[in-house]
Amino acid sequence: DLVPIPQPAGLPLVGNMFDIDPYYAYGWQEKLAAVYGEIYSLQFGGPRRVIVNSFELANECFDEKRFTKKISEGLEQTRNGLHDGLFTAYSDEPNWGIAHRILIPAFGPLSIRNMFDDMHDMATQLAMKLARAGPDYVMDAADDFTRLTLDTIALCSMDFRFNSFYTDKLHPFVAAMAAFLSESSARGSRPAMIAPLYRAKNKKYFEDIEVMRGTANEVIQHRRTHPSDRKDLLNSMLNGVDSKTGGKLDDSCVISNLITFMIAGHETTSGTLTFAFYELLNHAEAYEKAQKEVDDVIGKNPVTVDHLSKLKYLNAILRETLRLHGPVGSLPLTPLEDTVIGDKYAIGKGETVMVILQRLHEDPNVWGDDALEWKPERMVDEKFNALPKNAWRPFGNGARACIGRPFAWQEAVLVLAMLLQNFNFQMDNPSYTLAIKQTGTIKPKDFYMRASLRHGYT
Ligand code: MNH
Repeated sequence: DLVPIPQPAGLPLVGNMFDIDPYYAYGWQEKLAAVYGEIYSLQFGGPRRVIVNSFELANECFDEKRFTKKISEGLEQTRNGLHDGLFTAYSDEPNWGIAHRILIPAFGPLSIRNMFDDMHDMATQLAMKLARAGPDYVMDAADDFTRLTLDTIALCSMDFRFNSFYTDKLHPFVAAMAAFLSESSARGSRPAMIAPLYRAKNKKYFEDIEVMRGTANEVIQHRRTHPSDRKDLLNSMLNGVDSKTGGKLDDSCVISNLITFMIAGHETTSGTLTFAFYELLNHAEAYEKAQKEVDDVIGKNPVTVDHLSKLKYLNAILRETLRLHGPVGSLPLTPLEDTVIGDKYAIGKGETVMVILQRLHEDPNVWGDDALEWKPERMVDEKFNALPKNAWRPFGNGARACIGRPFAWQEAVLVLAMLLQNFNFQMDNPSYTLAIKQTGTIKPKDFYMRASLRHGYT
């Protein structure tokens, strides 16, 4: 028998606008889940959106025969800047298929392996900074990791050096990107009738888009006038020919994808690294175990690409960190036909369904009563490989899953290894309690650490 999907009462015209904080999805998603449980819906003066919280229901929504990625209201807004780039394209938009096929090999294991030296160069810049600054330096973890991951993705993808560790003021592109992201998602839940009232915000929003697209265009034109035979993402996109259609990517699409990589490629990985350190510094045993693994596998030698897959416990640490603190909050989906999930909730073709990853990843039916505890032991290879399909989805699902996963993984393990090898870390404020800062993705807010060298830098 069908059961209606519950929805908070809301107000006429603006619907549930006052039930949520458009700049803090992390918070309202947690609160409303506590009230409504596995499923509920919201409305902002338009069609309703269905919010899914449990493994059982999410598992059905991840079936690609029944559901596909939805360009949600928030992503529709993100398209103002990212157009038909990989992340925001409709699945049936020609440039999604062309870019996907051209870029799959460019993000493949061999290509990512070839990026190791550039990643190592950047990780060394962070290590050198910490070594020079010494234990009195109060490291704003999210800030330094963001400098690191931004510089890494820019160097690896388009041979561009932001040199973030050598400047106090970050490149205007960086601020534009952060503001663009958070405003796009806020615009997505703003009722259409009041949107024009936000004049100053709207003006700044389109200026930020200009900054991003202008900077990316300069990089492309620079590559044209200074050709190189680097096997990077930019060259793949400028020169690649689609095996299926024979098509190429036009400049506008290359711009969209370059910005997509900058956005998708740095906030996520820096958030993951910051949360990993937050958890390590709150779990002394895990910290010691991780450091010992690094010492056993690498010793005082330089970290090489072949070390990374041998760091089993570090891999488990990252998996468990992404379970509890995955930087991407939700996956937007839609049924291909009218359907029923959980044998009782009807969802119409084309309706937006948001699977909340935070809730999926703490479902006690999968993770047990200690679901909220951070325990890397549950993510060692044997246990990780035995998890139910779809229980752990921090990188998304199916054809529209993260194309940058091997890139992010190689970078995160390398950085974790190099830092644990060379430094002892401490929290600056041992009584720190976790608070979340949300831009597009989530990060620990005001989390500071100190680093002291363990031995001479290697
Ligand atoms: Mn990534 C899609 C998470 C790192 C580039 N990424 C996704 C999705 C998730 C995700 C979730 C699916 C979103 C959706 O369904 O709407 N990404 C991550 C996480 C990390 C990450 C948790 C790091 C940790 N991503 C990266 C990196 C890059 C990247 C690094 C690029 C270098 N991600 C993408 C792109 C897509 C994507 C591009 C869109 C793929 C597609 O739809 O074809």
